[in-house]
Amino acid sequence: MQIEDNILRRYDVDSMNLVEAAFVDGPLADAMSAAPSVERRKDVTSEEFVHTYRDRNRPVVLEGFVSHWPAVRNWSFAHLAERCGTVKVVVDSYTSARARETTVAEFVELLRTNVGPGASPVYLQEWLYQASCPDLAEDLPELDIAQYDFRRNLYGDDASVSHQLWLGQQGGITRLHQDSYTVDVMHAQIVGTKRWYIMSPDAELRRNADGEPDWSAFRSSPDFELMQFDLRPGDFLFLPAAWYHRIELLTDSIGLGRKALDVKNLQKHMHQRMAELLGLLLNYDEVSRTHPELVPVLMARSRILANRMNIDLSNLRP
Ligand SMILES: O=C(O)CCC(=O)C(=O)O
Repeated sequence: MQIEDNILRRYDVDSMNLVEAAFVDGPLADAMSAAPSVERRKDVTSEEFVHTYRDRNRPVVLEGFVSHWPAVRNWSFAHLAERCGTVKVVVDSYTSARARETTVAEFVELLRTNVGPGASPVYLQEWLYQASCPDLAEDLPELDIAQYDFRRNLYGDDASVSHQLWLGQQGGITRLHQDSYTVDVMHAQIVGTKRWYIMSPDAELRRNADGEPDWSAFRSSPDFELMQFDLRPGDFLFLPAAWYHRIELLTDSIGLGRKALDVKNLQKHMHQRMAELLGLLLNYDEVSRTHPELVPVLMARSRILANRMNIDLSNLRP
């Protein structure tokens, strides 16, 4: 089996822990405080957004771009508890040891009670609210600048509107990752403030001849390009496909994440889908042994995909 040797692209627990520790108090900590800020713009037209940012793969924060949204004006944690309190959600789903099912109301109560020494911040990541509390969508209107998402042509309309809410407590972290399948990331901040660190898609962290991560080669490469910015209520982020991102919650926070596949990335997107399916199919035993935490995630994604594409799984032909 071919092994990915860029540690940033290895999503096993050890590699993720190593990179996160470097951010917290290791070889990346000082680079974080020195990281330049991403461009922030107001009043960008749709045309300018396309040719200055999308076409050139340039990240940008559109300041106040969604400040008129009802969600930005009216939402609070208590408001969500009132509207969707009984809905079941999985909290801390990114940390399999801490993942647990609860309800939105219980989660909101946890934000109040989960404090003090030893308390780890709770994070409700990627809540697919449209399936369980669809009325919320009316407060998060669709955006013209996001309509280029080609996934609807591949997988049907639902794929393009399966946005996610991210609700978390001050101190919560989403570790450095690239989104799968070469999709652009768009993120609208609804409540509170999040600090984002982003890094170029070409950044590579490899091991040196002694088998140790080569932090100095990593940091001195022109591809390192670490940048940062804060997203505040009403701000909207465009992060082109494959940019790495790591997020820290500076306050309790609610954000809306959405994705868009630019047709220029179609070939890479399909290649990644195929690679994932074949990687799992052809190495199933080895993957279950070496990376047991990845198997349920990949299986769940494949099921969703088959479902969206109306694939009859019983219809395998010789
Ligand atoms: O807000 C976060 O914690 C993570 C968001 C994210 O990774 C995304 O929207 O792709």
